[in-house]
Amino acid sequence: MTRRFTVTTPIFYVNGAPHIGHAYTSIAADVLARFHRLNGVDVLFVSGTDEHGQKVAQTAEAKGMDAQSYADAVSQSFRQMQEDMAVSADLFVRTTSDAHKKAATALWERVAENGHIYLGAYEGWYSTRDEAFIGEDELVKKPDGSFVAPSGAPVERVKEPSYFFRLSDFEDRLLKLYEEQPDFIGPHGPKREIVSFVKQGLRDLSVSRTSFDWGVPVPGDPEHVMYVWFDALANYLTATGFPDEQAERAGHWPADLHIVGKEIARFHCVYWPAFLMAAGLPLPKRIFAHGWWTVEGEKMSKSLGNALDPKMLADEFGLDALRFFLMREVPFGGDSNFSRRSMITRTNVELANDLGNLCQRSLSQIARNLDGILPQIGARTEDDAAILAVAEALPGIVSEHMERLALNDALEEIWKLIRAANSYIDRQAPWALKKTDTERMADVLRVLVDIIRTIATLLQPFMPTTMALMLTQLGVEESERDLAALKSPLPAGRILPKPQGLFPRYVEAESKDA
Ligand code: ME8
Repeated sequence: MTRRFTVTTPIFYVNGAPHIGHAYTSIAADVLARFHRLNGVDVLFVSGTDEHGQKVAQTAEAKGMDAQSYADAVSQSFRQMQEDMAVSADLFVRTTSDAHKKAATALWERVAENGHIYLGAYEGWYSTRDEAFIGEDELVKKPDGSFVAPSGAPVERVKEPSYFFRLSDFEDRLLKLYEEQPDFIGPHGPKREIVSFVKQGLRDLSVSRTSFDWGVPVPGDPEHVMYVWFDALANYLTATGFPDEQAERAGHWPADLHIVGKEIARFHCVYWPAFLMAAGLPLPKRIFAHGWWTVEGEKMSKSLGNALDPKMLADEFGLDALRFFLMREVPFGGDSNFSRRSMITRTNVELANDLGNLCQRSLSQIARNLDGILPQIGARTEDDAAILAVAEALPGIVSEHMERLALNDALEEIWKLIRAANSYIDRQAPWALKKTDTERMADVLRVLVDIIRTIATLLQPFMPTTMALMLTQLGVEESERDLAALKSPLPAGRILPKPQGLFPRYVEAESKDA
């Protein structure tokens, strides 16, 4: 049976415009989805928008809009952002859709039928910015004596009738889950925090609100709307057609991987598995909490006005240069800083010099000296065999890194081959062979085409647009671009199109003028 892979991003709140952080998560999930597709896996890649809750209701009100029209507009801007970033989500779930309301309602009913929900009253603190109930013991005192949430967000006192989920009953089962499935939460930092949070003891969780009505009504008690996180987490079930067991995508649950930012690890690693256990549903296989991007050393915020627009960056540097930078700059999981200096350096050194030049130097000689005709595989020297062996082993090594979600290690391995190929071309100097041994020159150029083909094939998930162009320049047909196709050599004699530079150097405005 074909292997399945279901990967999700968080569904994003529609209370503001998408920025580079949302693009980052979306691109990381996209790279994994595309890589699995290249490997012949049946992929379901899900993203979407989180449209209910107090934060969205208040933002819409402040803009003088009704919540639904506001959510429609902002949800569309998230879809557009993903399109602009070449994010190939198969499905975009909106929590205001009927399908989602049905799934959230069915989840609630199962949890309630199994006796895990009771009616009570919540009295305590709530942070609208975090959409989280904050325990008295979690409050942080500011120098002026006021209290905020651990994230620094303001809190307000809330007192209202509320349904509760018996989270306290799940402490032992959750700890057992983390122990028995060591990969359930990654990486280690967030995992340690989650385990220690659960070990400190869990309180029952308020799962409905009555002070506003922008949400999914609680079944049987429409005075209440579901707590926005109960509603939002259910989106992952909506995606697979829940509760319809015959739905086309039903076999895609449980998800293989939820990718989230570290600030929402608790909702995904504690509440979500507990809700699913309570409903008697299978648990996702893995939750990976990545780190946070700052911009030139500062946290992105509305008040600083420094949230980076991914579209503007893509327009300036090129979409694939941006995607590459985001995946390359930081080990997936860690925090990182977006600096223009670093973006420019990587674009010029790694893309324009290392990869762009390798391709250009090789292909321009085939165009010039071999009439653009792909030469046959020739007799191999030791030097040829050594570098071809590295290229042959690469797909396996990259696949292992991708399975571990070590996206930047995968890139580093590919770059090792790129650098080795640049040394190879310098050593073999085909431009000199042209005068002394044209047969050997053709052999060397063929080795280079085969190496660049491996590189471009493996880089497709990271840089889909430019790698498609590169593969076309190498004479690789569309049906020959997956990992399996690498095992079949390209037939000699194909006419290669005229090579074009794919990665222009970034020239800064000052020097452009000079
Ligand atoms: O939390 N660096 O939505 P949200 C890296 N609706 N990633 C960032 C980032 C940054 N500076 N800023 C945002 C929610 N992100 C809920 C999720 S899921 C059932 C509900 C990314 O709009 C990161 O993935 O606040 C983070 O977790 C997500 O956007 C938060 O998006």
